[in-house]
Amino acid sequence: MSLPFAVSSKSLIKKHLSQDTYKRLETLVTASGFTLEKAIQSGIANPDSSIGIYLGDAESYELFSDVLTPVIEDYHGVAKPQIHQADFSPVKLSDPDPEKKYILSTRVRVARNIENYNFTCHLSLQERKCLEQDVIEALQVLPAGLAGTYHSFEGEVDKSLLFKKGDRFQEAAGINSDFPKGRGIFYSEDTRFRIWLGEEDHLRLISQESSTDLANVYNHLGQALIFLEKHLKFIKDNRYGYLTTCPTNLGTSMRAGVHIRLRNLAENRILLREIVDRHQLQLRGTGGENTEVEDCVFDISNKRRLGLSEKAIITGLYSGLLAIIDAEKTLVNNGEVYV
Ligand code: CIR
Repeated sequence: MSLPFAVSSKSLIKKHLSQDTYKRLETLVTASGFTLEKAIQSGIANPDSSIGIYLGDAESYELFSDVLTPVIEDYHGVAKPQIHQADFSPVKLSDPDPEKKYILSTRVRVARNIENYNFTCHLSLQERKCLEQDVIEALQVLPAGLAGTYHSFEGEVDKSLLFKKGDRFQEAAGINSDFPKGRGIFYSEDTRFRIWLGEEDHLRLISQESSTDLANVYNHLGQALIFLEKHLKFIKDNRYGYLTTCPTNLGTSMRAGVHIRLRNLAENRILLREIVDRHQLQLRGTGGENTEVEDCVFDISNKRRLGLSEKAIITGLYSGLLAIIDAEKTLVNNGEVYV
């Protein structure tokens, strides 16, 4: 039997799943009933998948490791990740943009999944509702400064508060099942701290501000996690760190980034790309992945999530931003337009 991927598919799952491995793994089932066939549904339905696999539970990472190990090593560029060294301790960094001329907003997010529940592509409505109740209870422990309100998507909810239903990749994986039931969003009173419940992972925890103070935004999230970890047990693996539905988020599961206006570098994309690559960052359009750059506003964030700590990610982003802002200013000093 040939593997069911489109001939045109360039996904990592197609690249690393040989006939032999598929034959060996196709009959295996995790205790919660998840199979390799379910895991690769999205990659089969979407020939343009870059990875093409989502996992249904923590055990899948072990059971299907013969194919997952090469996929993870290939995507993350880490040869045989050893013990994951987490370090979310607070950082002290000066403001990367003290003149407030370039950075428009700063955002740090992590993904978390909760022990004893399957991941979101393998979750019944009843399980989603139990998970939601556990999270609502845990949110009661948040102290002033982090405390806020949970908005269930099933009640009367301001449309601007909703996160969107997942894309076609997530749809094919089963992540959108029963949407919007069992989903919701939490906002701290000052809206600087947010939680998405039931998107691609159980939780996406987000610290976001229209400020340039990277350290503050990062430290705020670290503080929220300390409180939540007292009441929720997050699924963590020695080697892969926080386990996530999509293997691209393994490790720290952290994306830290800014929206930054770069009028001069927008005209010199080769230089911008060179600095971004040197600092192992990722360049996206104004609205995120696969969007256009509007009014010279870029979304710049860390590329690596696995094989380094949270602290290393934030300090790496900081150095990259200093280099980018310096290059933007240098172009001005060299007589090129915008001051
Ligand atoms: C793909 O394989 O292209 C999609 N499954 C998306 C991969 C990126 N992961 C993500 O957004 N969490």
